[in-house]
Parts: sequence; C-alpha cells; structure tokens
Amino acid sequence: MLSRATKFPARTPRIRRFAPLALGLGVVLGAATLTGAAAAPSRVEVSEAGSAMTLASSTKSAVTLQADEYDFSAAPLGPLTSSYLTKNWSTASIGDGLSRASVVDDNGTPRLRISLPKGAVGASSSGSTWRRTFPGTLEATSEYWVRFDPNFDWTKGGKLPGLQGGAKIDPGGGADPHSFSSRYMWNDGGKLTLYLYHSQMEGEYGDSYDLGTLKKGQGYVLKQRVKMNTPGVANGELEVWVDGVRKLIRTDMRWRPSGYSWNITSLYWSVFHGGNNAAYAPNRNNWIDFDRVRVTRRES
Ligand SMILES: [Ca+2]
Repeated sequence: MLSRATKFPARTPRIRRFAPLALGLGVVLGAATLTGAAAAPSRVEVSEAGSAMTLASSTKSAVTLQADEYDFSAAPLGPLTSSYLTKNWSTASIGDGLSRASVVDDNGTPRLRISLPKGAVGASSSGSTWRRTFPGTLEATSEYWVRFDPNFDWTKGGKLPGLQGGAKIDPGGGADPHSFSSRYMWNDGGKLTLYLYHSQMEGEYGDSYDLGTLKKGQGYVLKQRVKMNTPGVANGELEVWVDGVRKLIRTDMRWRPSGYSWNITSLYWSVFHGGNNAAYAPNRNNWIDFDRVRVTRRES
C-alpha cells in the first residue's frame, strides 16, 4: 500500500531524475511542437495538426511518437458538433454535455469553451464529457491550455481532463486493478490537485496531489506524463507540470498488478462542477476555455 510519504512526493527522498528514455521523450516533444503545425507530417491522424516521427532512443532502438494537437482552427465557430469530434478526435465515446461545448472567437483565436450552468452539478448537467481514444500505449502525455472565466465560481470543486487507461473507471468504487485515470480537480479557492484513480489507492475516491493555486481569468498549461509499469512491479511513472514547472514526479507507480496487461488508451475529457451535492453548485453561469490540446504517445 502507499505510504503517506509516497502520496506527497515533495516530502519523500525517493525522487529521482528522468530515466534516459523519458528524457529523450521530453526532447522530442519539443521538436514535435515546432514541426507539428508547419511541416507536412508523414502520418496524419487529425486534420488540424498531427505528426509522427521516429527517433533513436538511448538504446538505439526506434521509438515512434504520435503527436496530435487540437487548436480548434478547423472547427466552425459555434456549437461543437459530434461530427467534428468523431472526425478530428477519433472519439469512440461521446458522453454528456456536448451541447455545452462550443468554439468561440477569443480576439481572433478560436478556443473551446465549456459551459457550466448556474446550479448544475455532475456530468449530466454541467460541462462536457467524452473520450479521445487511441491505440493502447505504454507511455503518453496530455497537455492543454486552460483558462477559467474571470468571474468563475469555484464552489467546492470540479473536474478537468487527463489520461486514462484500462477499463472505464468507476468513480467512488475504490481501488480497481483494471484501470487508472489521471484527471485534475479545481477545488475551493482555485486550489488545483491531480485526482488520481489507480490500483493502489486507499480510499473510495481518487488520491489527491496538491499542484498549487489557480487564478480566475488567467491561462495555464497543464501537462502530465504517464508510463506504465511492469505488471506487479512498482516502476511506473507519473509526472505533472503546470506552466512548464514540474509539480509532481513519481517513479514507483504500480499501475498494473501482476497478471494485468492493459495500458493507456484515452484522453478522458471530463469537465464539470462536482462532486454530487449543492456544495459544488455554482451561483452563476460560468465557463472554462481550452486550447492547444495535445496528446502524444509511444507506438513502440
Ligand atoms: Ca485555438
């Protein structure tokens, strides 16, 4: 089981630097950022931007990274449509609240705006939920720009998207050997946490890791990297950055118990106020804007 120390890595002495392969990934992600939108990629999965590249890892074996980025420039202004999502996001599962997603013109920059209505709590009546699925991979990153309405009502909190793997999570169901999800939550006063469901968690709901405090009306880039473990071995990895500053690193994640071989399979697009009670209900209609949504994954 996780000790309290490993839940709060800032106080644990076991933090170490990137493994060489992880460092290689980071370098290549930088290159992909520069080339993804401008170059003619050899393999394009999405129409807005997408690229694949092959690099030599530290062991000289080829590692292919697939990088997909969504800046909403290919989406018509106005309500986000299921046809856009299906075409551009390879979305296998569109959940609640697509009608609360739209593309807005933010002084010439198209952005995705998710509406969170006054008094609404939970995915069925607040925000939007879908999954951007991809072929299972052992290592992936997700990244996006996010900005809360300048008059946002934080309430007790709500959810923000992150990576997911294995079977669909069962929120409130406790530790599950079949899956993980690594979403974020905003909390009272704008406190940001990683909200992590994994097979070693101790409680009924996901573990929380403090990532700092957000300000309304200000843009942030949230990025995470997940690397699967050898089944049964505590060698999986998890990193989180806010505006490029690393806030969390773990290299001891036992994502998959012995005998389980599932891997990372989606960006879980999960945005809503909640929780499930009135303490999470906003006192006004608010919104959250997103842009430059980026997913990378290793293909070998
Ligand atoms: Ca944009």
